Amino acid sequence: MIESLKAEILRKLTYSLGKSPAVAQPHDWLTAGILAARDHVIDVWQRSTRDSYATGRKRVYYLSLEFLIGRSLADTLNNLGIAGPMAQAMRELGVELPEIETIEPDAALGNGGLGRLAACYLEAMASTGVPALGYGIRYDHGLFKQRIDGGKQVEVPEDWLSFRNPWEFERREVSHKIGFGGSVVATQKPGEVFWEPEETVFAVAYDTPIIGWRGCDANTLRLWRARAMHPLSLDAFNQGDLVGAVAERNRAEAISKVLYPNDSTPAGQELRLRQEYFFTSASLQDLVRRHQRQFGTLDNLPEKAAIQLNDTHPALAVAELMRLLIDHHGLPWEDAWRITNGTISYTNHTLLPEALETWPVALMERLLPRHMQIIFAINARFLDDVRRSTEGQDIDLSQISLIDEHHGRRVRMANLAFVGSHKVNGVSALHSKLMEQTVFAPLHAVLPGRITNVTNGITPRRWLFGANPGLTRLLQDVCGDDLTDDITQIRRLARHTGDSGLHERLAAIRRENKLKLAKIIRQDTGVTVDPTALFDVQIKRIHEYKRQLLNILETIALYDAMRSEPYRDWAPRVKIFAGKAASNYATAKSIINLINDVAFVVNNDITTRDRLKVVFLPNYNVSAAELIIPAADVSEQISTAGMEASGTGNMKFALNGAVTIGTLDGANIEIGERVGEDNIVIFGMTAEEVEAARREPRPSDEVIAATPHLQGVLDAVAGGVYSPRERDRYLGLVDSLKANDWFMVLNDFESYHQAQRRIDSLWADQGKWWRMSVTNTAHCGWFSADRAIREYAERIWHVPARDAKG
Ligand code: 26Q
Repeated sequence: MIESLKAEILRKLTYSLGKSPAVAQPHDWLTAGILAARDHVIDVWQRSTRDSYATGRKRVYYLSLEFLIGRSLADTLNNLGIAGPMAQAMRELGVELPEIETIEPDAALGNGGLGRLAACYLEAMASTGVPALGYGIRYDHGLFKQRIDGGKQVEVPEDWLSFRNPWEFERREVSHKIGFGGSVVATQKPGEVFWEPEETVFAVAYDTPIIGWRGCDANTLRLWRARAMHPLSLDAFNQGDLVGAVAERNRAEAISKVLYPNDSTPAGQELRLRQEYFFTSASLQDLVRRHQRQFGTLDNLPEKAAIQLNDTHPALAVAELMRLLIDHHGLPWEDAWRITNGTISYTNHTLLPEALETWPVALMERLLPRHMQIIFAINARFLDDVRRSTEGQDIDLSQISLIDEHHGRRVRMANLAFVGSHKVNGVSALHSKLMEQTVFAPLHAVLPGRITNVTNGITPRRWLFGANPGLTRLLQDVCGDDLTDDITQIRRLARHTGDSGLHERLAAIRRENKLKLAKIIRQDTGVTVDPTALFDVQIKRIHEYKRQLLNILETIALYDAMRSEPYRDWAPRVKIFAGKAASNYATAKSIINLINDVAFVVNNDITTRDRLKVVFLPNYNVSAAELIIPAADVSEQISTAGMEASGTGNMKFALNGAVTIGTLDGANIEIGERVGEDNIVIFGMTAEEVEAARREPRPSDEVIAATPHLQGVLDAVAGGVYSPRERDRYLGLVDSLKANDWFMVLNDFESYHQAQRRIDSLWADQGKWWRMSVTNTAHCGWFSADRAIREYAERIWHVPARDAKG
């Protein structure tokens, strides 16, 4: 094995890269290693694809504008089961595999949770034998890189393709025409119309194989790149108009140029709508064509294809599939609707009203005139049906309409996706319940049974076996080698909860992970941290509802307390933050600035030197998460209750044995149910209490007066203690908290502070601490993406999935 791997690597180096070992740079070795690994994947991939064709099995199409993959080499080698031999082969060639693995750029084609979920699910579908294609956009530039300059976020363009992407295959022959604008014209046949777009761009396919666990199956991630029909206008060029000569090309290629770095409030820009339609149309044309070729009819599409919409970003799929079926394949409306509804389902990831996508009718009419007609027609039939079936009842049709008439006529993408789908799912039990009770209550009333829940999951291959090999070896030792094939076996660990020998081994593994992280912290921030201190971690996108502000304000209170009672035996802590703010989200950026300013003051104070450190790690991404999570003692999951749909970081931490401090929100609740209330630290208002407090807000003076320490903390921040060179830097931030505590930062402060003191005393008893840690790991196997995928497969897609170990 090792000899043949060596030969394969050398062949790639020589014949694919044209380099000899003597002059090869680390990056050449990386590429050669990837190409060698890729060959192994391709054998599986072609077999999987052939099989799924030959058997005519139902396939899943996962439509997502985001796939936050991260690096692929280590994950691929692990899944193929050749990580050890490959490392040995490289070593014998004079190359350290772990070192070159870290120079692989992250594929950061996503913002956060939603994009990472898509990546986990692709891998889990390959691991559970569900034939699937992920469809998305091949952005030239993924999520921006974050630098911290003078405490502030600076965005730097990301350029993951600059050394090419050795994982992908360009498929020039797989390309579809995507139209925009123009008009809808009548054809010869009465009643029949056709869309004549004014502008057409090509969508060209780029395929990446996604290998499953043990290399049993591989699925495809197919990403679309936009190309112009006419890359150069020679007329314009000959007249000296150099800009005009490439104008069409630039306009077309802008579509796949860059990922929108927004993860809540929709951008609302025309380019974003063009991105949404571009990849939705390309994907649907692609799958409809494949189906037609394979089966010769589209009647059985729902039996052979399941289309999952990752949020509303591909919601135009409802109108596009109707258009293809009716205008291109001549189906009657009723048949087209049965097929569309039977094939499509939709996952919702947010309840925040301002985060729900809507598009102005006028824009949609200009860009996609035929789709707008179809949406109006779907709406008219839907409202008619409801009117008829609810006669006599008092139903407010304006609420369920696909068109919002209150804000200048807009298309409600969530309503379009809901009505066009046979199933609509939330991503945690609480979230799905709130969907029924709040945003989707009117639709739920007329379409009961459509909403269902599939609590999110994470792939244990990347987030446990890959990220935490030390813990994995121990777990295999205790739970048996079949753990890696069947993560539910992890619960065998629970028999050893009180085993002090086990605790010691766990503590040693954690310490190693913390040392590795400490080294990076020092490299990236210059701060030295003590690996025996409690590592308290909050890593995620920066958002008011995620409440990094609550965390940093409480950190200030702790800092104050340490200084006023220097002789107490404070447990040393390292407060670790990381995360990006959307470039146009001023408050989030201000919170990053505050964390860095507080870090500067705290880390330079010799009186708290051995007890408290505050760290903001720049450029949080998937690879950073893989390093940080295994080193965490405490996992901060402190969103305002009712606002975090699920969270998936929470699952990764708990599986790796961190103790959660969190609110009763999203999947935290389900983690608590599994690990038991003694093994999670819950604080704060419930979702219902938040709702009530918003209806009748308490005056903030009253809240502050009733909360020890809070006044002092707010005064210090507002008065410039942490920003001495710009004293009013945080005046606005503090004032707006006081004016309207929408996210319950002030209201939950005391409860959070008390919860942190509970953490202190739990940490003081290390025996107890490790019992909690073991219990978390033992009971979080359920949060595996394999479990989630099996639920989708059984209840939504109606496709068979392989059992664990099957
Ligand atoms: C929409 C329109 C225009 C531009 C951008 C967007 C946009 C992009 C990304 C809106 C939202 C997102 C991402 C949302 C997201 O990541 N939601 C998270 O999804 C996770 C997976 O289900 C959950 O665990 C998190 O709770 C949820 O916040």
